[in-house]
This record gives sequence, structure tokens and C-alpha cells, in this order.
Amino acid sequence: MSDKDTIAAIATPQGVGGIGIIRLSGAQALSIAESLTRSRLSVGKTQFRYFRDADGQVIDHGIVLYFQGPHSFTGEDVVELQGHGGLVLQDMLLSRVHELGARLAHAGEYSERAFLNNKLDLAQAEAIADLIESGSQAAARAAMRSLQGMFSDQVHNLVNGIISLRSYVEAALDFAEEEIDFLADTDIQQQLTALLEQNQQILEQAEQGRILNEGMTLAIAGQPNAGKSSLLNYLAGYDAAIVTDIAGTTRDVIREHIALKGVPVKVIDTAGLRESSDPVEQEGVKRAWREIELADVVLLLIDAERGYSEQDAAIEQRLQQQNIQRIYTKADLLSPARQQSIEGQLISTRNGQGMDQLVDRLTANYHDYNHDQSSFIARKRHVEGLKTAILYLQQAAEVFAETGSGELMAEDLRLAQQQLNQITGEFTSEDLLGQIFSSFCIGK
Ligand SMILES: Nc1nc2c(ncn2[C@@H]2O[C@H](COP(=O)(O)OP(=O)(O)OP(=O)(O)O)[C@@H](O)[C@H]2O)c(=O)[nH]1
Ligand SMILES: [Mg+2]
Repeated sequence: MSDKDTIAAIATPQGVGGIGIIRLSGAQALSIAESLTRSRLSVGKTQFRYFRDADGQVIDHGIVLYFQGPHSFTGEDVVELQGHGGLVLQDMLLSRVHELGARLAHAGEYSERAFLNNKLDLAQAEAIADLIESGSQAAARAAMRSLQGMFSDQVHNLVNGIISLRSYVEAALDFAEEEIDFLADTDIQQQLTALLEQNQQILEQAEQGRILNEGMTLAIAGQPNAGKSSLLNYLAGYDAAIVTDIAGTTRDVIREHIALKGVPVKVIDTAGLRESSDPVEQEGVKRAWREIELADVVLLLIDAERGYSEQDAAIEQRLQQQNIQRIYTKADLLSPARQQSIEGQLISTRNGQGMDQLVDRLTANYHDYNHDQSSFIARKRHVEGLKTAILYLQQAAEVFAETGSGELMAEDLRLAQQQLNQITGEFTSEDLLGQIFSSFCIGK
């Protein structure tokens, strides 16, 4: 594969439609389009042309747009051939431009070229994919903000702060004699604290952006018969999972995509967590743990009549690192006095008790998406990068407080910066790029 190749792909959805667009990008885009139309083409004009095959027969006709590099999406010469939308027609046209020297584009190759030609940074390129695939208006608006650079700007600001502290510290290192004096400056600690706060704030926004993008995963966990599948059904609004009074009813993982007050949520119902000699149930429990450990939020359901038990404590123990919430179920079976005695959230899927409060709590941090002008879209990769950068900044602060060594701190600052640069793509491995762009669709 060479970046010098001129690439071609159908840019409109595959299928029948009024208009179908083939996009060419690369050094030969103009000459290929001129051969196809047997005419001269100029920049910035809407030009009606006939698209002809090798024998001069008309395949289709339509509008040709020529964008001269670097003033184009990819930064290269780009030509759009806007003909009629039709599967056979578009294929004939694509074959013709192929004959004339264009190669079929790989998935995400237009965006990748735009990135490599500095038309977009990596977070912006990802935002295009997220924009196209956004599942809600709030997500689309947030993706647009990321595409316009809102997220990248914040990361750049933080990186600039780190760079300025790095250069200060590294300059001090060059004057080894004076290092002590130089670095004793409490200003350094203050700067580190400020950078950490800034990083934390971006992380919080990015976490919201990721949930807006991918949905919050909410795993329902607990012992058999706790009422997990009943809760899934209640939230989904239909009987997605089988409910019986037999402990161990659910074995497979059951997923439902729902919106709770506009927040996209993937609800996951799992097998009751218990030791079992039944191999099917054992497999179910294994899968349940796998899902639960990856979830953003875990609801630990406890049958209120039975109360909190050792088994529940063991589950909580294993999930210490996670956002886990205890929920007491089957409130309708308890007398008002017993209900009073329970400390914790009580629900009933029978009579709906406590359900509004549960939904309010789950969405408390998110429900304002539709009115939030500052939310941007983000991906797991970005959240991980921001988290790791925080760890390095914390390490920088600790190491400096303990040893006063500018050298060690400078290294941690460098590593933090590297993590952040990966988000915008200034420092990125080929593998990562391949992974990101290949998940885009062809023609994007
Ligand atoms: N009274 C009452 N019964 C409930 C409630 N929620 C669930 N149940 C009953 O409790 C039993 C178990 O409910 P499920 O939803 O299947 O429980 P589960 O946690 O999915 O059980 P497993 O799949 O076996 O792990 C069923 O008989 C339900 O009808 C509730 O809010 N009130
Ligand atoms: Mg169940």
C-alpha cells in the first residue's frame, strides 16, 4: 500500500437512492476524472458531465466537484462524482475509475489520509466515525463538538502546561549546581497540583463523553432469585428475560439497550452468583463474572426478605474496585415496619416502588446531556490515556516531594505527556492507527 495511490470508494450508503457519490483522492484524482468525463475540470465549480466507459458509452451523468489539495478533506486532490444511486451503476463507475488507475480505498482510508496530512488530529478523526454512528441527538452534538476540536483543545492546553513545567525542570537540571535552589520552589508543587486538577476535570468530561458514545454498561448481579431478570424486564419495558421462582433460571448473559432519561444504557442481566455442580450453571456464573467485572455500574440485588448475607459480602469484596450499589428487592413483600428497618435502597418490580429513585440515581450525573453545551464525545481509549496521565502526574508529585529530584520528575512528566499525545495522535504507533482506522467503514 502506498499513500501515493489514488483511492476510490462509494461514499454514499450501498443501495438504491436518488444520488450516489464516488469519491476519489490522490494525485491522479483529477486526471482520472478528466478521462472519465473526457473533459477538462476546474476547481470550485459545479460541473455537469457524462461519465463514460472505455468505449465512450455513457454509464451515467451527474455533477463533478473538484477540490484541489491541500484544500480538501484529505488534504490531497479530491474529486466527487455525484451520479445516480444504484448498486449496479455505482459498481460500473467504480470499475471504470479502477481501470483508469484508482485503487479501492480501505476502511477509514480517507480519514486516515486527512489525519496524516494534518487536516484533523486523531481524536477529531474518531469523532467523525462517532458522529456518523451516533445514536442520539445529544451524542451527535457532542461528536460535532469533538470534531470541531473542543476535546483536542483541552488536551492541548494540558499538554502545554506539562511542557512548560518540563522545560522549567529540565532547564534547572542543566545547571546541576543550582538544582536544589531552583527546584525547592514551592511553585512546582502548585503547578503539579493545578495540572492534576485540570487533567481530572478533562477525565470527568471524557468519561461522560464515553458513556454518551458507547452507553453506560449496567450489570445486574446477585444471588439466584434476587429478582435480577425482573429488574431487567422492568427497565426494558417488556419480557426480555425468563422469570421463574426457580433459583438459577438465568444462565446466559442477556443484554438490552435502553435509554434511561435520555442516557444510553446497556443493561446486562446475569446468572445468579453461586457455587453449582451443574456445568451449564457453572458456565453461566463464569460469564456473569466476566460481564460484571467490565461494567461501569454494578447493581447488587439482595432479596429484602432474606437480607444481606455472607455471599453478598463476598460478591462486594470481589468487586471492591467498582462502582457497586446495593439494592434490596421485593419491597412489596415487607411490612412497612420491616421496610423502615432496611438501610439502603428498596425496590419492587411488582408495584414499582423505588424505581423512579433508582433511575434518578443512575442518571444523576448524566441526564443533562441534551442541554449541556460543553459535552464532547470520547472513547474508552481516551479515558484510559487520561487516567494513565494522572497516574504519572501523581507519581511526579510524589517523587518530587520525597526526593526533590528533578530528573525523576521530568521523566514522569514526559510519560504523562506521551499518554496525552496519544489521544490527539501526535505520538501514536502504526498498530494503534491501523486498529482505529480499520474500524471505520469504507468510503469514510
Ligand atoms: N413479590 C415480588 N416478587 C418478585 C419481585 N421481583 C422478582 N420477584 C419474584 O422472584 C422470583 C425470582 O425472580 P427473577 O427475576 O427470576 O430472579 P433472578 O435474580 O433473575 O433469578 P435467577 O435468574 O435464578 O438468578 C420470581 O418468582 C419473581 O416473580 C418483586 O419485586 N416482588
Ligand atoms: Mg434471572
